[in-house]
Amino acid sequence: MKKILITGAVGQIGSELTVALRKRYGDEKVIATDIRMPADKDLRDSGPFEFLDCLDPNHITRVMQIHKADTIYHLAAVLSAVGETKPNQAWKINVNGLYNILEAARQYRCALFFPSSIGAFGKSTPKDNTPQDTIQRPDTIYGVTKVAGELLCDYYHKRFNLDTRGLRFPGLISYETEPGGGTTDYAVEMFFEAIKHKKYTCYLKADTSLDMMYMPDAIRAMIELMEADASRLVHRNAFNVTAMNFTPERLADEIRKHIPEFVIDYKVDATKQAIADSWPNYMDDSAAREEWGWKPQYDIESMTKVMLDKVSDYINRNGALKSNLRGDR
Ligand code: AKB
Repeated sequence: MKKILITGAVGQIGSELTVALRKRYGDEKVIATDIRMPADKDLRDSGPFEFLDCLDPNHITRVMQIHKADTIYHLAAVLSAVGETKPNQAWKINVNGLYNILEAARQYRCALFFPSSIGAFGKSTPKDNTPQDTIQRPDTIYGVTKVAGELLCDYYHKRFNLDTRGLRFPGLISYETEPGGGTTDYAVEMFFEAIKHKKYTCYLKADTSLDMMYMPDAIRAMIELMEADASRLVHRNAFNVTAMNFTPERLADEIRKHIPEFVIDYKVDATKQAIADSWPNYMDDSAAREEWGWKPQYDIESMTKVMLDKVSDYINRNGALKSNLRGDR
């Protein structure tokens, strides 16, 4: 019977993944862990929660001994923009943290999910229709840690026959938990500011094209990959997955269909712009489609409609999005 442990469960992906996995496998079967207590009552009270610092191998062993998980979703990580301000922390958490979790997975024979990113590509990678297997020479610390993570997961599969699987996520769009410290976070901010102030100042240039995905598609992608028939997986770790690609200008146009008075202006953040410029315009995700049946459900039109409704509800309940640089995925 499945028993799942999630690291970084309080972050942007983890908070929604925990709820989805509890619905699918049962509340008691999913152990949420983080270095912070969940603020959200549903997340905190719906099943087991443990404090877990991925930098402490003894701590990981103790939690594994208690809960005897057979699957780990390792989401604790530092994102791209905050990584550039704290490279040392990005390396420690993204690489040493993953290494500790891989070692625990090896010892306890767990399957492991690892989230890579479009950040694993760099300036010399083909920008359009970026292939699954291609040049990866990122020049951000985030990208360096993601390439190292992809390779480590491949190594543990080949060397120890560990069931490691992973996705290269694009920017993820959600409203329940704030993103923290990413370059693609502008898309989430734009929805909140459009509803609150009908105005948004974007830190990326108007024509910066990036891949994006609405969170329910991302959650489904993770679960479907982990449940996929292993014999069909050629790539295993680091599948390109995308659902849509757009520029800030295109997203603003889409929002304007619903809020005609919405205006956007631009004050470019040089660090974030340089990161975005080194990432693909759009990826080829045909390997994911062929090997385990990946198919997104939301495009920019349907995602925008749902986001505007959900963000309005969220603001009525909780107030505006407070920008932070928390940094957990
Ligand atoms: C970031 O912007 O750092 C992340 C990512 C694309 O990995 N959202």
